Amino acid sequence: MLSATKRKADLKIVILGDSNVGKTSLIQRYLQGIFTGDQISTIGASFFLKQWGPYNVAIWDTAGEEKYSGLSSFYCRGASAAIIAYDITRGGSLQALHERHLQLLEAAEPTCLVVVVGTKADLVTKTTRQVMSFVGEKLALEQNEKKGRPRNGFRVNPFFETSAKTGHNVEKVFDFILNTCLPLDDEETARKSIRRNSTLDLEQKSSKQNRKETRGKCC
Ligand SMILES: Nc1nc2c(ncn2[C@@H]2O[C@H](COP(=O)(O)OP(=O)(O)OP(=O)(O)O)[C@@H](O)[C@H]2O)c(=O)[nH]1
Ligand SMILES: [Mg+2]
Repeated sequence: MLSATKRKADLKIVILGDSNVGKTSLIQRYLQGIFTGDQISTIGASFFLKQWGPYNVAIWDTAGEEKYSGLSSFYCRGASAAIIAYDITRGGSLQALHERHLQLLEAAEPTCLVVVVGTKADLVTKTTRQVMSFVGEKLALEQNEKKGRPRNGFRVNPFFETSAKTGHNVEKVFDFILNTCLPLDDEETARKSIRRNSTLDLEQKSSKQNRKETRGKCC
């Protein structure tokens, strides 16, 4: 697959996390702007290539099942950015990160950017939330400090709660990584924004609609 690009990728991003947290769905939402809801469990790993300005970005989607942990360590090699994903509505998926996935980051680049992502935000209510936001945020800052990235070095914290179903925050995750690791100059940014495939954030759209509706009722 890489041979098709004829040159090494300029940036390697790897995504890690327990099975079923929604890693593949997150990537599919970002790259294709869709959520099918019938994703099958990844076997081994999948590879995707994205163009970012003049750069080639490789995204490695790993399989979350425990039997693939050894393989995932292999796919982490040389990664300059890692997305560490857990399901906000399943505390066990955060535990799995501590037990199996965080140690895999040792195989990534010594200064690897670590972005923590809580998934399935569309399913979160007061009763279904099992992982509080501050826990994810703390984890993100700690992991980056381990990689020599101080907490005051970020414009925004490397932590996002996302929904592949609605698109909420999905683009922000990847934009954050790409803008941090491969900042574009003004001309490249302008060119990119013309070509950009817009991903619809249904959550934002519906909250805008709600606001309009509420405003309508008030006035
Ligand atoms: N409601 C909701 N469901 C989601 C979301 N993301 C993923 N899912 C569902 O969760 C299940 C698992 O999603 P995957 O993307 O296959 O999870 P994965 O982390 O890639 O799993 P492995 O490949 O086994 O490691 C699927 O049924 C998805 O439809 C989300 O944001 N919201
Ligand atoms: Mg998968």
